[in-house]
Amino acid sequence: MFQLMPLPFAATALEPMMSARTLCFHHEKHHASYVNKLNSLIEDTSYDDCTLDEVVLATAGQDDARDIFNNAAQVWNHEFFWRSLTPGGGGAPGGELGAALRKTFGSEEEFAAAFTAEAVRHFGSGWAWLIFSANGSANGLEIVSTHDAETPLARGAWPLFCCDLWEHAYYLDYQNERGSYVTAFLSALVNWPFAATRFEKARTMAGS
Ligand code: MN3
Repeated sequence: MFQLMPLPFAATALEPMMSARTLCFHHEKHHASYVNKLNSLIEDTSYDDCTLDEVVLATAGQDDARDIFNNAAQVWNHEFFWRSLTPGGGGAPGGELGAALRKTFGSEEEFAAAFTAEAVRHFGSGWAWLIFSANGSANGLEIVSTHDAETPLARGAWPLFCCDLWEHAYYLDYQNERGSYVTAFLSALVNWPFAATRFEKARTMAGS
């Protein structure tokens, strides 16, 4: 049985960029319903004893396990999204990740413009990601978006942070203005220290 991961901050901690109302609906209704559906789908199956990562990887691309994948991946993506947010976040990363970001995208501003464009251009529900991929650019950094529950994890990439592009993530605060939401995410919410720790681990694993 999987549990609903508690938010790593108070529901009011991201105001006014993300309201407590949005966070409570998102966490206690949307995220929780994926956890509950996943638990009911895997009860008495071979996935019962697996970790969440194992369920996502085992069911990715399997037509006969699509419902399990969708719910497991949405649980994974939401847990990762909460960790990708922090009160007083945003701005630009320092250290090795900051250097790699400037080398790949030119500047922090050009990175933000490219990430926002990818998120706004993405059609329908899904996720925008900054990932590390050993097969990617020279520094391994890439901006990608995925549809519905799809996750770069299932493609062998290593996510550094994600931004939820489903309307439930921003509609109460920004209505249809996805660009305004993504701008607020990048300027005040994104958890760069978390991304930097992920980046360090990815580079160690890739041996670069
Ligand atoms: Mn969501």
